[in-house]
Amino acid sequence: MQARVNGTLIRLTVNDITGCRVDAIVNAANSGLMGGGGVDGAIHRAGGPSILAECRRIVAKSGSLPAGQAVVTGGGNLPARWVVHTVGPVWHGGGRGEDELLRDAYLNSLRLAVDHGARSVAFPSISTGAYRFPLEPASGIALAAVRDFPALDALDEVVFVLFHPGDLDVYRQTWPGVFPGVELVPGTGKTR
Ligand code: AR6
Repeated sequence: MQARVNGTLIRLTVNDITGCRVDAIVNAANSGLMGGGGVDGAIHRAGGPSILAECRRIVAKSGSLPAGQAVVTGGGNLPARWVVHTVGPVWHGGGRGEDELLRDAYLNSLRLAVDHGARSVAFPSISTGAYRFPLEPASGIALAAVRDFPALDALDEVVFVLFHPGDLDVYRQTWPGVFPGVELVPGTGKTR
């Protein structure tokens, strides 16, 4: 499914993000940046050891990455040129600033991608796996962050790469509340 928001194509798709042919894919990492399970593990496996080596250098220099922040490495063997590593919040019930931290993770990732010259960015559903953020509010925060990103016109395409068809259904249900009057239509866009 996809929709055009001003000049930017926003797409919702079910796929493995490691195969995504965009300029930058976003990794739902942890603060240590040493890899892990879920999408993080998949990105390091597919991208090869150069990504971990760069992550190690970043942590050695700047320390661990707080939730809501983002850093960039190269894409190693991935089709994407860059990986933006961000850390979503662990869900503790919603009273520990989780919503704001998740929004920051999306906005800081977009900012960093644009600063590197990316014109297309793909996101997984940050924090909704091991970190247990409920998918329905998380999908609204993800879509609203893209809607509100001040430099959205610098991007040709933003892709939400969901891993399960049911997750795509939740994003589709959330869509009209975030983009009223903007219809999602079937479409494959230019990336897989
Ligand atoms: N492509 C796209 N989405 C994927 C892929 C993939 N290849 N694999 C999993 N997902 P999670 P989190 C989906 O747990 O909740 C890691 O161990 C998955 O189905 O990867 O932010 C890190 O190192 C879910 O919908 O990330 C951290 O320790 C979504 O990606 C911790 O997990 C996010 O699930 C971060 O937890």
